[in-house]
Amino acid sequence: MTRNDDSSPVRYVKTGCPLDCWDTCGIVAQIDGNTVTRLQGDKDHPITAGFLCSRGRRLRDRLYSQARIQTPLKRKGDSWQPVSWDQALDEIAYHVTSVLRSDGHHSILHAFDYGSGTILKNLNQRFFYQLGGCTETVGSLCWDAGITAARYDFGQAKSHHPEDLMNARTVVVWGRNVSVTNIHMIPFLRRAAEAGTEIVVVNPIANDFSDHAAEHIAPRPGTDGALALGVLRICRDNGWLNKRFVTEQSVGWDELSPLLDAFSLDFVTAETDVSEQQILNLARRYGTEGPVATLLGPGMQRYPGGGNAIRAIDALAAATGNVGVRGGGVQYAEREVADWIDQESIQGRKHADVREFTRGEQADQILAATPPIKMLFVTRTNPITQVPNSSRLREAYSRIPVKVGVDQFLTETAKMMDYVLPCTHVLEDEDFIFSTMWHPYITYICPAAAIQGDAKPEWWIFGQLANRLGFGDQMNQPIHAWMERALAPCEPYGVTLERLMREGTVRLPVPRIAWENGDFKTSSGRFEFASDTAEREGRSRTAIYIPPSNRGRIVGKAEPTEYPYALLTIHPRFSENSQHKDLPHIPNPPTAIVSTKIARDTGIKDGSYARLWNEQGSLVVRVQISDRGHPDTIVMESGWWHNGSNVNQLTPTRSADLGTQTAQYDCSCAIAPVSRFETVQATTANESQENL
Ligand SMILES: Nc1nc2c(c(=O)[nH]1)N[C@H]1C(S)=C(S)[C@@H](COP(=O)(O)OP(=O)(O)OC[C@H]3O[C@@H](n4cnc5c(=O)[nH]c(N)nc54)[C@H](O)[C@@H]3O)O[C@H]1N2
Ligand SMILES: Nc1nc2c(c(=O)[nH]1)N[C@H]1C(S)=C(S)[C@@H](COP(=O)(O)OP(=O)(O)OC[C@H]3O[C@@H](n4cnc5c(=O)[nH]c(N)nc54)[C@H](O)[C@@H]3O)O[C@H]1N2
Ligand code: SF4
Ligand SMILES: [Mo]
Repeated sequence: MTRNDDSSPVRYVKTGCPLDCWDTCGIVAQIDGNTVTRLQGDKDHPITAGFLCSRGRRLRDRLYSQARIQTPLKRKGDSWQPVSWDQALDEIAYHVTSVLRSDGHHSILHAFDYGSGTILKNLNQRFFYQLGGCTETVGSLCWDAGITAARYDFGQAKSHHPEDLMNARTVVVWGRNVSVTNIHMIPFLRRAAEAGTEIVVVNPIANDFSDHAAEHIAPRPGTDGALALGVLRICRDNGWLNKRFVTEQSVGWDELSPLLDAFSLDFVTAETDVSEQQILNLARRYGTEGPVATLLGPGMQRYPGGGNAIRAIDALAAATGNVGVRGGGVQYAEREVADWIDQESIQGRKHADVREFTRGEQADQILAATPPIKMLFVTRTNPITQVPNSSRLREAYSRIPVKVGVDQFLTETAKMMDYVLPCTHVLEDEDFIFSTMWHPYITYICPAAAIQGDAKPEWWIFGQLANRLGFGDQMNQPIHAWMERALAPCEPYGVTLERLMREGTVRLPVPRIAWENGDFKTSSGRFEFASDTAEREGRSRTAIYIPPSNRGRIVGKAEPTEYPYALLTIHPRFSENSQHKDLPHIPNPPTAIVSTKIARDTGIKDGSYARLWNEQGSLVVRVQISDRGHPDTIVMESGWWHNGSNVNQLTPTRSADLGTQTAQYDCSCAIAPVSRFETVQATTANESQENL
């Protein structure tokens, strides 16, 4: 715990940002008297080095927000009645017991996600496992196709230490929106660029970062797999493969190689809309101008062929000798961090009987369930806003007789509940954060603020419920004991709770260069261009190309469709998914960025209103014309528009090809001008939502 002199009126507490983000920043909270007056970046954090993004700084606004739930709430008709914790917990325990008796534990659904990435939150799951099991949400709205791709190819998704970018000759930022979603990568990229590294961006949408890159390649959304396989074919045909890697450190090249023949330059240019010159340039960079570091983002895997696109890029980097070397690597995520933390000891799932519903398809699964879902618990997620085909989920949740939400705010999901239990905010909690998607550091969460209202830590809430249900002994331990259990695997390497509390941020024993010793975690122990594991799991042995469903305008491939445009609903710059809808200037109606070509085709004008629709739903939007994207693509931010204007009313629940991943970026739509009357209606509906 790093505090300065407690007797001075101003003191500083080091803590961390728990938002589901690549960066997991170190925070220094300034406290005047009893009030947190300011949040700043922790200069001592080796990666995030003293800078917080606006989402992190706004954690303070959320802490003291008027809209925070202060006491447990119970639904009474259309309104809420504040109730005591005893009443809320007694009644909820009563409902749990009744459902267990009448329908069994599978009739209780626990829907959770990673809205806060600290270790003690795993005690939520423990509660349901100790109950004997439940139905729980699994799979991912986020990154699982790519994680699975990396597992097939390397055995695990691993990244290099960020400082290793200095050793790259080229960095390809492939589908990661670094200047918006992974802001602390920018200083590393800038330093590398100043030292002569070339930065290439592969992204259908131009952004402030791609403006400064040496080259921006803008494929049609969902076609990266064809691009990577085409580039790999050129490398092969020009003799630019790394023979030593292919023969000594990999298996399966002979299976993949013949498949590349289908990816001629003509085919790839037509399929991806990338020029021949750019395709050849990319091949030259991977094949002859290494080391190339490839930074992948999960955006490109939210497609029907998304996992295979990642496999194709893995294969390209590996075959050209850009894996296991300084300045190289295909860096999708850092999963080794999770290996060093014993989450199982906290969750204790082992003997529980769990029925699994996927996060993306839970609506249909709830509606068809036998035994039926009779009770719902929602923790750390706002699925009514974030899950594809959100209207369907609203319908499914509305059929569940008893619903309990744990949150700090009355989100769209919380508003559907029968009981809402207010949990503490990270600045009030003690915990540690290990959810980095990228770098190998964990950070101690030190309480900085007095708890607002009658909010309680989630471990307390579920511990109290367990007491009422007769297994309190399984849930109630001192929190340091839980934290020590979780850190046990890295204790022999000097990473102890005592050290974490003293230093604030500690590095886990993760190597700087992934796979430098060639010790791949696959079943063959080598990089796998063809994977037995993939075959066993019913997937293609090698990377293949699966096109996106939006093919309307590829001449000669399909008739023009009713929904000719691709709708990309990417992560918002100023909000963490749906969490920062307290921002003062959220455009209403929502903004859709549309190309000149689409505007010309449809007759819509810059600044005017338009209707955006597909077979699933419809939104009124304000049009912003910009040619920074692929010409047949409409871009909107996801997350912060609700009620009638939530983008996920339009996104499909279809799955990506690998793992359990939603393909919500594979969304087709049409757009047309609308009357002023329709616009006023939509805007009013939007304004009537409660402002958080
Ligand atoms: N500001 C902010 N930062 C965040 C979040 C947030 O909500 N707001 N959320 C956090 C979370 S949960 C996550 S998972 C990460 C996500 O981090 P990112 O992956 O960086 O962001 P996304 O918005 O998911 O991905 C969209 C990026 O992929 C590009 N893209 C879309 N389709 C394709 C394609 O077919 N090919 C290629 N090459 N690129 C494509 C988009 O143009 C966009 O730049 O960000 C984290 N950081
Ligand atoms: N169209 C579209 N949809 C998307 C995406 C996209 O790019 N486009 N991205 C997807 C991705 S990558 C992700 S990760 C998901 C994110 O989906 P969610 O995780 O559901 O999104 P958040 O908006 O971050 O919601 C987190 C909720 O947890 C609450 N919360 C915060 N801290 C705590 C806590 O300590 N305890 C509890 N109980 N609650 C807490 C917050 O108030 C908030 O309501 O969305 C997915 N949905
Ligand atoms: S949201 Fe991400 S970048 Fe922003 S403060 Fe939190 S961890 Fe840092
Ligand atoms: Mo995510």
